[in-house]
Amino acid sequence: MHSVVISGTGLYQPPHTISNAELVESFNRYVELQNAQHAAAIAAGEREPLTPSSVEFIEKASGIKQRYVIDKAGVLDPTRMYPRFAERADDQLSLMAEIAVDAGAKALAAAGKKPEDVDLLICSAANMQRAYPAMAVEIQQALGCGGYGYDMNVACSSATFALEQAYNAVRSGASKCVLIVNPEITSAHLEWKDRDCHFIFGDVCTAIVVERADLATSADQWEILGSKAATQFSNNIRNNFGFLNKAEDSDPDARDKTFRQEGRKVFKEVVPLAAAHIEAHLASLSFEPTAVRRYWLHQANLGMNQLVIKKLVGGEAGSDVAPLILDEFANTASAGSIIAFHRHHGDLAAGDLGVICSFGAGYSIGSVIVRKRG
Ligand code: CO8
Repeated sequence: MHSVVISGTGLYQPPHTISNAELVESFNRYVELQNAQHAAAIAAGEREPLTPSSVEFIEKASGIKQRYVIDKAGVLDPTRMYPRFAERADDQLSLMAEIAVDAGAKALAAAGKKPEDVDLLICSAANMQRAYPAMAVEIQQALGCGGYGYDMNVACSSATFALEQAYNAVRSGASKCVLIVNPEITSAHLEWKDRDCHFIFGDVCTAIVVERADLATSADQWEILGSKAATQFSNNIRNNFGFLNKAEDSDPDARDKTFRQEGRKVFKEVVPLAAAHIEAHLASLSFEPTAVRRYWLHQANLGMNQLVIKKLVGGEAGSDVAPLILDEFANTASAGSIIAFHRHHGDLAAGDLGVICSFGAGYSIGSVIVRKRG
C-alpha cells in the first residue's frame, strides 16, 4: 500500500454575487406580481397568496449573507427566477467542463503537476449537465490529462466520496495521480421561486489533486490517514428531475423537478449522524475529537455546524477549529467542505490533524482524516 497525499486544491469563483438584500427584493417583487396576477382566485379563496421573504430570516436561520452565481440577471428577473445560459454547440466546451477546467488547472498548478501526470480524473458533483458522454472525459481532454475519467454523484457528499475513491485508487497502486473536480452549478436546480429554500445555494467549482506521497513535490502536502463513507436512505432532500420524466409525461416545471427539502427534519436527523460518524472514524484511528486541530465541515447551515462542533469538541463553528465559508458562498453542495479546506489550511503546522466532512442528501456522510506533512 502506498502513502497518499492531497497536494493541491483549486477554486473557481463565479463572477457575480447576489446579496440577501438583492435576492429578497427580487423575490418579493415576484410575490407581488404573482399575487396581483391571481388576485381574483386569492379573493375567492381558491388560491393562497404567496408570502414575502426576509433578509433577517435568512441570516438567522442559515448564516448565509450572499452567494456567487454564474448568471445574475436571470435569477433576479422576477418574471424568470432562474439563470439564463446560452445553449452551446456540441463542438464547444460545455459550461460544467469550463468551470472544472479553471479549478482543475489551479489545483494542478498548486500541486506542481502537469496535466499529463494525471492518470484518473473524477468529476463528482450533485448534478451533471447531460446524460453522456461523461463530463470527466470532456474535462480530461480539455486539460490534456492522461488515463481515464468518470462521473459520480452523491449530492453534497460527492467531493468526499470522490476523495475516498481517489485515496483507494492511489494507495492500491492502480493510479498515481488523481484529479477530482466538483463543478456545482446549483443555481440551475435550485427553486428560486420557493421562499423556504431560495436563499440556500450558490455556484462554484473546487478541485483536488490526490497523489502518491513519494511522487509529490508540492510544499503543501496533507497525508490522508483514512476515509469513511456512509449512506442512509431519506426522501427529505429530493429532486425528481431525470431522464424518465419525458416517458412519464410529467410536467417539466412541476415543483418536484427542482430541489426541495424538509429542512427541519434534515437538520435534526443529520446533526447526530454526522457527529457520531466523525467520532467513530477518529476512534478507528485511535484519535480523540479534541486531537483534531481543524474541522472543515460541510457548509449548509451555521446552526448545524455549531451543533456538530459542540458535540465533538465543545467549540464554536466559525472559529479557528471549524471555519465557515457559507456566509460568503452559501451552500455549494459538495464543494463546501473543500472550499473551507482550500481557504483555511495555510496556517497549520506539520503534524496538525484535520477532518474534511460532508453531510447531505442521501443521506450521505463522508469524512477524510488528514495530517499536515513536514
Ligand atoms: N423568509 C421569511 N420567513 C420564512 C422564509 C423566508 N425566506 N422561509 C421560511 N420562512 C418561515 C416558515 O414559513 C416558517 O414559518 P411558520 O413558523 O409560520 O411555519 C418559519 O419561517 C420557520 O421555517 P423553517 O422551520 O423552515 O426554518 P428553519 O429554522 O428550519 O430554517 C433552513 C430553514 C435554513 C432550511 C434549515 O432548516 C436548514 O438549513 N436545514 C438544513 C438543511 C440542509 O442542510 N440541507 C442540506 C441540503 S444540501 C444537500 O445535501 C445537497 C443537495 C443536492 C444539491 C442541490 C443543489 C440545488
